Amino acid sequence: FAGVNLMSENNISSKTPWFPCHASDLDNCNHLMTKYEPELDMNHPGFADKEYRERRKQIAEIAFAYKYGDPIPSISYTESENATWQRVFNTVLDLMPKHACKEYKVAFGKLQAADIFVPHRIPQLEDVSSFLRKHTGFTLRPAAGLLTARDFLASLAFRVFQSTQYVRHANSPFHTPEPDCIHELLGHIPLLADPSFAQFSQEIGLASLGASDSEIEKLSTVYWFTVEFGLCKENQQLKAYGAALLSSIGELLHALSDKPELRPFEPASTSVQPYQDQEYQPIYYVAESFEDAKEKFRRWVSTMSRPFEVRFNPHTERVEVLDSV
Ligand code: NLE
Ligand code: FE2
Repeated sequence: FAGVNLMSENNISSKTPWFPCHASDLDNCNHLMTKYEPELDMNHPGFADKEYRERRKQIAEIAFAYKYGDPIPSISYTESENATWQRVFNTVLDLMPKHACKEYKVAFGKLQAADIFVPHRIPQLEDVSSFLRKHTGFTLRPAAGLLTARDFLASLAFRVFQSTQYVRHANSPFHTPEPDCIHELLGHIPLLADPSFAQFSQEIGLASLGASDSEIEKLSTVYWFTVEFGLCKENQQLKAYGAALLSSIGELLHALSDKPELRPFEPASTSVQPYQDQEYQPIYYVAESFEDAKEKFRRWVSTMSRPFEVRFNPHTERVEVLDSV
């Protein structure tokens, strides 16, 4: 960064959308997208289930009250919630050896060894957060539901992953369109414990800070087709690394069948590919490797219009803004 000046916060152009500069600013990054709330979506399996909706509200309160630095409150999950976890957990145990990428399998083994991933109970976010901190410096914050792309991506810049804490409806264990803690835990957590993947996730987050709405849209599309639904190659074989594939046996088997279209991951075209988020994907993108995906992503991000660069200082948990012109 030779010859680059540190800009003061009020030097950032007034056209730049607000963004968090310190991990504690993430207390303001909890805006929800409400489209899948069980109350509002008639197709949600919880729509007609009053008890389920009450439970969701109770758990959401934790996220709304949460402030930077708080330990994440534990939840005593019910027998039925733990049973749903166990059903999904067992399918992952079955399918992972053949279909998950090696980084996922390695981290999964460590989570089992640490007694965090066990079949009969849902792990607590606080335990998972300490585990991640030791491996990659990532930590978790509780989120009340699906966040706006801007808020969600911003947190990644600080190596913070916003995680839901409620459990999918017992009637749809193998696929749900919205995130829930089973998706976060079985889908995202193992890869966030992998150093190379953690770096990739943080870079998507850093690129999003102060980005325009249309750039946020592109970045979240890249996120969608990589972190959520990505496939990769291992010794000529197709493996899953996307969290939404690893937490959903239904979609994993669909992705690896001959039904969907597979395309090579190329940020410029992947970032503008429209996607739908209710059903299985008709298109998946295949990365050569995490390192290759990161390289391509970096080259593409450098073509974005933001007039400054950012870097994360892990000692202060602050994002420093650098004048790059
Ligand atoms: N479809 C995923 C699952 O059932 O686990 C969740 C996707 C969240 C974006
Ligand atoms: Fe996700």
